[in-house]
Amino acid sequence: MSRVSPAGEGIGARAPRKEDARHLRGRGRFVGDIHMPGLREVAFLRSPTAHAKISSKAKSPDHAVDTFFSEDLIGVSPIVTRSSIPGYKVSQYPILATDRVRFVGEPVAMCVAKSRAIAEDLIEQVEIGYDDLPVIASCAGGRRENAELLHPEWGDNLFLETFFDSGVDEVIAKAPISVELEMSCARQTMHPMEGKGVLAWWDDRADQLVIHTSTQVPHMIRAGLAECLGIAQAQIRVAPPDVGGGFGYKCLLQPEEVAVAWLAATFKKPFRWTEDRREHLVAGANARQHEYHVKAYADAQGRLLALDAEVSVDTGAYSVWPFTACLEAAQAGGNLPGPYHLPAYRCRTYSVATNKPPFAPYRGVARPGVCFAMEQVIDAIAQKVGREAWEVRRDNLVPASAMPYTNITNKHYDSGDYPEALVAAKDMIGLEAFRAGAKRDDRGRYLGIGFASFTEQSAHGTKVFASWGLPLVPGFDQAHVKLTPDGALEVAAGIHTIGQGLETTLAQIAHEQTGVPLKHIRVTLGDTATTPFSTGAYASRGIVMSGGAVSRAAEVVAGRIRSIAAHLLQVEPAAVGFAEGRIFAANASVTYEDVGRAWYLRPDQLPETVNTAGLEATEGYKPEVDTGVFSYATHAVRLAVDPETGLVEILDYAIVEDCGRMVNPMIVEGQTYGGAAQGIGTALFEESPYDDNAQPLASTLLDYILPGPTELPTFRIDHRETLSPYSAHGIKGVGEGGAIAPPAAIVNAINDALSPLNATIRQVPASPQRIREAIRRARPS
Ligand code: MCN
Ligand code: SMO
Repeated sequence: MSRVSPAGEGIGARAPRKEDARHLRGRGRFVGDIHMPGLREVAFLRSPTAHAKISSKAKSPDHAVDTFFSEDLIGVSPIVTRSSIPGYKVSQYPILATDRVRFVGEPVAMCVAKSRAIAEDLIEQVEIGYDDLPVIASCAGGRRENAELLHPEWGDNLFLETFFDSGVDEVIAKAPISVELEMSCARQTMHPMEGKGVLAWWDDRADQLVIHTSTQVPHMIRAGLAECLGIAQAQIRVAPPDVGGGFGYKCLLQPEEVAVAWLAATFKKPFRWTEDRREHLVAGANARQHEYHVKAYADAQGRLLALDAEVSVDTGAYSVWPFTACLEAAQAGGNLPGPYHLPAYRCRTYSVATNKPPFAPYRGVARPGVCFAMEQVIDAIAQKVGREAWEVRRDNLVPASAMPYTNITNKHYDSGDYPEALVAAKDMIGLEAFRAGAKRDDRGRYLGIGFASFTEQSAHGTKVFASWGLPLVPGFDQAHVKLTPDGALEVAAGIHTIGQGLETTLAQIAHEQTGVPLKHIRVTLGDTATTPFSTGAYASRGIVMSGGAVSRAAEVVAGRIRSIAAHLLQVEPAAVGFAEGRIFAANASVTYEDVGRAWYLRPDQLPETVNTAGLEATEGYKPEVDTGVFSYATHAVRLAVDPETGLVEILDYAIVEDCGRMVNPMIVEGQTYGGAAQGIGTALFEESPYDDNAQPLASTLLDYILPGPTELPTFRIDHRETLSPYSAHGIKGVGEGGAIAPPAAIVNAINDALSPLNATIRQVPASPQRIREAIRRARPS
């Protein structure tokens, strides 16, 4: 495929983001911005206890008609997420609790009123009686013999247990060295700037339920709502407005979403619920809480021979729709070997049901956890064999000469030079000079450098999702492209824009194919009534999948533009080219408007050879392989640890990343910085602790610390551009990568810094308390 605009506005250009024009002027339109006559606001009464039988429910007699219990939601089914993985146990996630509650924050009743404040006052008047049950507050508690059962019909508290063994016993018996590590990551909440929100109304004219919901997956939400409400999909229109971040949280069908949709479908009036920050902190879906027990075996140089691992994930009370409660643990098992050549592998995973909010994918999905675990293993091996950690890492990384490379868990790495990125990151962070310098700074702080390398699978195919037991989540996309009669281009795709820049980058791809100037390209996303089907924006799939579909549809339209322009210019179509916003053949040119006018207004004057399908096309796309395309990166961090206070200061942060062909390098950088900022939150600050009764202890942003500008370093980034052999234009995804490495790189750097004290930390967040505790533990008493 020839490139029509190497610099300009096409693929590879640092084009300013189209969406910023409205966002920077405060003209975005989010769920909370929508005004509608007669709009009623919804508040939820949430369970104050983690596990109980409901003994009584009573409405205030004055407000009975504005108060709803599960018994009132006639015709509504609970959220049931199926999976074809053998042994997976299904949960019934009620829209409003029926006879039991299973986590603090679970919706029990809802009230409607003309304002949220009044609806919250009505909630105060509802009386619910609870008979408390024993509480499962941890993986260990859930797996204990004779533990209380969350879902009594299951017989245990495991959504799923998986086991993989390539045959490790023989290798283990002969391995010269071994290390054994226990590691864990805290439970987290996700904090998109805009919380979840949903507004539903009944369109009498269209005889249709219309939902404006803050979601990453509008077409899937339609399918989920249809199932829960018993309404045909064609009678539901999901039209998401602007979405102020999603990060995985907004991939889920939430009970509140179903409840509000039911209100609108039942009363034929508009209703809205907007999640407040406290609801997000204590009742929204959670992420990240993994526990690892890993034994690793290597030769005397530190080359990996085998891994023997156990992973437990505290997945909360119910399976989320559509990804189930098991995505994290199953993915962790599959991804733990990371970017390395690993000859033998055994792994057991447990997805444990506990009395906490359900578990959702969050930027990186399992990989921040596995990278955190695997990269500590590499450092521990390096320490054992007495070599620099980066050298041991380099010797274990899959080399460029082995690409494409299929690893032990059947991940097919398509292209790239992993060791080169590592060495470049090592040079950027200045390891040699650092090793030659002082181990402490003039304030007595210990200094260290840490590395983390990873791969980021993106654009997973249908077979990958099917292998995770998720038949509802196919891996392909469609897009529609149309030249208007006055020569502009309209692009429509079912994926949604959640902040990641797709309105700009899809336009850049359309420009690349058609030459239509970026300012004349309009991109419409997400509305199920006006866009072709897409499963949505998650798993770093947007730019590969929707981008591929836009590329194809635009290529078809470009061909038709060429043939009409060729007729107008009296040349062969092959002689026609696009440049500077016009269509050229030798020295003559026509405009896109000339072409539009010729087709729409005077088709009778066009020759038979012009394709009668018109100046528009819908095309579908999936990459050539179903196994996804793999981006990769190495993060390197230099930091200081104060042994008195336990405070960490990041002094330098270097990233070498490769996401194939970059559509917009500026956006790739923004994606990487944003992800890395969240990764630093995971590494140093963010934690949703629960007490033994599974009561949440962080219910405000004073208890739950999000990093702000003062906590974040200036990231330095260097790009590589190894094309994928399997995707259109060689593009790979990048949306999650930034968040994957920081916990690993930072903990490795802290442990490097604290090595003179013999102290190690194996938990994130590496809070001041935990660091001081690690130092105390290491000190001989
Ligand atoms: N891009 C590019 N060239 C590439 C790869 C990506 O220019 N080779 C740009 C594109 O503009 C693309 C963006 O980077 O839109 C991210 O690309 P991609 O990896 O395809 O991710 P998706 O479009 O599928 O978006 C979802 C992804 C995920 S899974 C999470 S989680 C996440 C993320 O994007 N959530 C985000 N980035 C986010 N960014 C913002 N601002 N808000 C979120 O909620
Ligand atoms: S967690 Mo991203 O929405 O896959």
